[in-house]
Amino acid sequence: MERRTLITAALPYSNDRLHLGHLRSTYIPADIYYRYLRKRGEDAVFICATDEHGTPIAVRAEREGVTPKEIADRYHVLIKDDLEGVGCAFSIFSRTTHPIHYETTRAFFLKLYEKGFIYEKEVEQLKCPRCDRFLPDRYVEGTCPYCGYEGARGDSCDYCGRYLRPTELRNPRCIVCGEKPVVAKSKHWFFKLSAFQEELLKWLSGNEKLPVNVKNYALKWASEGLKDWDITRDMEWGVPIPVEGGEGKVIYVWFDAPIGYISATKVWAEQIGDKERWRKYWGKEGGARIVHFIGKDIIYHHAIFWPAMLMAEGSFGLPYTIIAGEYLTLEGRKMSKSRGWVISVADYLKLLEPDPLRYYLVMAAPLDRDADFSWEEFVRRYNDELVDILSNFIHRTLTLLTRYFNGKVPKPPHLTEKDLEVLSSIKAAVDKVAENLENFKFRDGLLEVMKLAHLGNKYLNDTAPWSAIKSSPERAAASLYVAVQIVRALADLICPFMPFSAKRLYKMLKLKGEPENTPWEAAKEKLPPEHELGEVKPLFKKLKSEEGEKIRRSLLPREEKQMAQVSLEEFYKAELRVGRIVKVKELGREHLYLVIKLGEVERSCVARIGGKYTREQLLGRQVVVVANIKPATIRGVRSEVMLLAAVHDGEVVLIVPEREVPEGSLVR
Ligand code: B3M
Ligand code: ZN
Repeated sequence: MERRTLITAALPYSNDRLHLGHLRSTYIPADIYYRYLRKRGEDAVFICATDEHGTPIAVRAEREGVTPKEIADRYHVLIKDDLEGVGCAFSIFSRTTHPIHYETTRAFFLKLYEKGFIYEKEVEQLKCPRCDRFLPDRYVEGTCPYCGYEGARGDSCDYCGRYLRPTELRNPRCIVCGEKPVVAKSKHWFFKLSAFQEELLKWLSGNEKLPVNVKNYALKWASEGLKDWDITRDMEWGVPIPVEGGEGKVIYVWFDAPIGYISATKVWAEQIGDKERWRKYWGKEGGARIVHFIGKDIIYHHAIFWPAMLMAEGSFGLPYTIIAGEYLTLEGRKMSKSRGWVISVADYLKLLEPDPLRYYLVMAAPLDRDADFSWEEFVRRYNDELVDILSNFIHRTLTLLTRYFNGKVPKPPHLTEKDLEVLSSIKAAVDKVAENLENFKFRDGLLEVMKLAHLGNKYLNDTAPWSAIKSSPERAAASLYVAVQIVRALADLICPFMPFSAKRLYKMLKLKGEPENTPWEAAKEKLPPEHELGEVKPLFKKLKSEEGEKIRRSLLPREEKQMAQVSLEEFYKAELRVGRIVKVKELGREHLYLVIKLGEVERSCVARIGGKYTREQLLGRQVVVVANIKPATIRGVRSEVMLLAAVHDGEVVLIVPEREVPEGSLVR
């Protein structure tokens, strides 16, 4: 039977643009695999969508005063641009707010419910008494019970990486109003994950195709025992619960998101006008291979939750394999969006072509190992590998052909054993690349491609057609005949990895059609004598060091400041109080002398806000000061407290209480 494959790439949350880490772990490998299968002429579909539910999007919308759908709309387009910009050739890039997705999720839920795999239970949830609503996941923040980090969120701690439940947080607070939540009862729906432990263990250990990093991780969890899973949330944004009593609640985003793989396939089928076609991939009887590409942080969801959901549902095929890319660090350090230590796809694409990035991200390390993006290494690989090995070989061969043979493939009168050996290495290389891609060994596959280019260079140097052309034109013809066959093979071999360059090379070689639709085995075909070449241009040009430096400076985020941490006790040593300005006097151009009343006492303050605020603007204002700062003498005047202000780009903006409070009140 013909092989049929459905490839999925993790659905990005629709509230942020993508960075190089996403490309490396998930999207580039998935795209390479898809492009490879397509060149094999196989039946393959490549599915992706934006994941548009969940508290991060809802919280963000609340903060911006817009609807979650507006946020999702905005980012759907941007994320699509990012991914298409680097060449991801999805069959469909759908959305989890598509009506078909709602319908599919609803049906999935109901089927599990009817089969008794979903049950209701009263659970304790945090509720904000002031906002009068429940606080799921990221609607609460507090102190992590494991590591003590104070900015932990209701679903996880960014500091120690643990998953949390909102009720586990110490000192929880409502992120909307800051109020301390109370515990209240709420009805939720649970998926009987525990019922699938045995079946999961069997499936995980028996699946030969699962890579070790995925298998071991999932097996560890599954053998430690699985708890039933709360698959609903008290909020408005999401897929409504399709059973009675579910009003005001929705299905948890991690339940609906993977169903997005199925619903997006349906949307695709509808778009190509073959509505039922999605069943060929998802139906058990279709025997399609379902290959999920994900980042390593969501192995649990794809190797435990999702297969268990599919087992419970019963009519869909289970994943054939799950390829989980490890992390990408930036200049040796963990990327962090909140600290600004990332390179976004959009920023990269403003300055450079996508192919060198695709090349780098594959070459940096095997997918199941962490990799690093370092600017120096990027430039080195670009110049030493893409330019010196690949591009130069191609350029030399084609320009020599133009010069000596009118831009046509010569007819070699005689091929030596060495020539024939090189020609057969082309065939071997094509098979080796394929074998590696079959096994998801993207880096090894690309190494084989580069080895062939390297061989081409060496062959050209050894046979030196530029000198042979005088002494033995026949030898020069043979040499360039062989060399151009390598170039021809490369045009197809680089296609899954560097699709844009493959296209350009196709043009230079005047090959018919597009590389992505030309069969893989075409790489083994020879350009016949007399075949005419197109216009020759270098595939890659060296990055000059000044140019490289310029790009480096604009791409690398500014050095993040190593933020020292203070404990709560240390922080509380600073006594922040509200005071009222009762006297203002100028003290030179930059400073003002203020007297600030803190309850019963008055304190002097020399503040560097001259020219920023007038006497009138300040007199009578309530402000915030550090009351116990060590007194200092500034411009010859004693200053006893320090005024707090926000400082940005030369602006100074006083921090004031949101409404009047008794003077001397503590600020905490
Ligand atoms: N939206 C993104 C992530 O956690 C998440 C993936 C869903 S895949 C079904 O990386
Ligand atoms: Zn609140």
